[in-house]
Amino acid sequence: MPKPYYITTAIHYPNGRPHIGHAYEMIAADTIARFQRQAGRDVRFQTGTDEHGLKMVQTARGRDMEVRALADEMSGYFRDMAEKLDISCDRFIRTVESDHYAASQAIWQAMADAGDLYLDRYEGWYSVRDEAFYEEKELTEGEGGQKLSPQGTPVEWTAEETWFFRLSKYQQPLLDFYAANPDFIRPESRRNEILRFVEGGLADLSVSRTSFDWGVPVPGSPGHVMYVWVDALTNYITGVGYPDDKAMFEKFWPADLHLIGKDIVRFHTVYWPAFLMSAQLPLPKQVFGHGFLLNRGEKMSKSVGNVVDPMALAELYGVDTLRYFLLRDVSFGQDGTFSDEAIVTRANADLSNSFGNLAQRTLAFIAKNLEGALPEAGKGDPADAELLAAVRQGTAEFRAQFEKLALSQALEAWMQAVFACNAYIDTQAPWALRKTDPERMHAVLGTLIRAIRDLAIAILPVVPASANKLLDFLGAKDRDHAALEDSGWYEALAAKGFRISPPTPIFPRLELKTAEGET
Ligand code: ME8
Repeated sequence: MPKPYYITTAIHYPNGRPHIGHAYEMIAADTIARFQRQAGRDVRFQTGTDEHGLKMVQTARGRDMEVRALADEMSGYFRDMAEKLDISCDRFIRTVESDHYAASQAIWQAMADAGDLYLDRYEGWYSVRDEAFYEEKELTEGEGGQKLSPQGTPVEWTAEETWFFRLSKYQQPLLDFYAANPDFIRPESRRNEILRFVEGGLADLSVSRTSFDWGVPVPGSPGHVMYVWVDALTNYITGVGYPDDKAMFEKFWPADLHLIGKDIVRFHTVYWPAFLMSAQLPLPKQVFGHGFLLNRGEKMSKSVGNVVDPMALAELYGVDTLRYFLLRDVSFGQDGTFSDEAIVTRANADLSNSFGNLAQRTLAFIAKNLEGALPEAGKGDPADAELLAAVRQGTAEFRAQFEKLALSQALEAWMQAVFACNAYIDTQAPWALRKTDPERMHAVLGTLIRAIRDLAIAILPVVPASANKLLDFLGAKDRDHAALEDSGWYEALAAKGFRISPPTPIFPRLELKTAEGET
């Protein structure tokens, strides 16, 4: 039985259209999901939209629409984006769905049964943009004396009767859990931030609101809806059958990885595990806080007018190019910057000029000169085995780095193997051998086909459409990691009389265009 693997992204606020930060997170998670599927795991991958809370209420009011209508419209854009970007999610969850209400009320009840909820009056600071409560000591002052959250968003004073969760009770259990599970919070810098925060003491958390009604109703407490983060975090267990589908829940929970951005690590590594401890449910295995994407080094914001529409970028440069660029150019876990020039330069250097050109030249040459027949064993040379060893080493290193979520380093290792192939072509010069030594030419081209197939299998999670297309040209059916161990595929395919058709370019060269300023 393959080992299950459950991965989630954050669920995104549909108070506006998706931006490239949302696309980045979905792409990174999708790549990891595809990688784990290739490794033979039984993967479940969930993404979706987080539709409750005051931010949604205020946005809808500003646009003079019903909140539900806003949620329906905007959530649709997120779903469209997931489809366009080849996001292979098993469920796109919306927090307005009925099974999600049931799951949220069930975990609430479990926390109440544990004695962890009590009614009191909340007075304090709230940031609508972050949907977060802050303590006075965390705030700074902005222009005109406006108090700001640590994220730089405005906070407002709120006072209402709410339910409280006894977060303070979980300070020591959380610290013990972090100590026993050093990989729970990644990368290391985020772990240190959280340790410092929890060591500083935890105040009980206000977990219901009475000043608006757009949320999951608190069971048995008319007038109260759950604080949006309580229901939002619960989406992760709704999606695996909590509370009724016990078989599914046992199979996929706890999650292997919650992939989220660095601004919401506290919710996922303090509040969420405390809720789960209270409800006596197992805790997720890992939370990874990725960095933020910056537009030419600048934070994106509507007021600056530098928010980039990921769909426009995908349209201009291609989905796979965008996927590759984001994972290759941004060191995973750190902030990264993008620009049209950077995308075009990277795509042309790595995909078009190096890997694409390697594949294109080799396949087109075989299609033309050997009528597409797979090259014969020919006259071997130690250089052939050396190249295949370099490719094997590159794809193994790719997988090892990927397992550690060092995605950019993984791609760098893959590129080293591509470079080795290009160096091999230059020294072996198969095109010249056609006249001087056809037997040697066969051996060289056969070696290249094997190398290209392995490189395409390795890179498949990152550029799925392109790699699949290339593997189709090669007639390579098995595309999981086990296929990398099978060197007999080539002879088997040749024995069947497979012929390579003239290929169309996999990664055409890109021209610089611009998607700047579009929203
Ligand atoms: O926080 N670069 O939703 P959200 C990279 N609904 N990632 C970015 C980014 C950027 N510029 N801007 C945002 C929420 N993100 C909650 C989550 S989960 C139970 C509830 C990331 O739409 C951000 O860090 O504001 C988060 O992981 C995700 O996009 C959704 O952000």
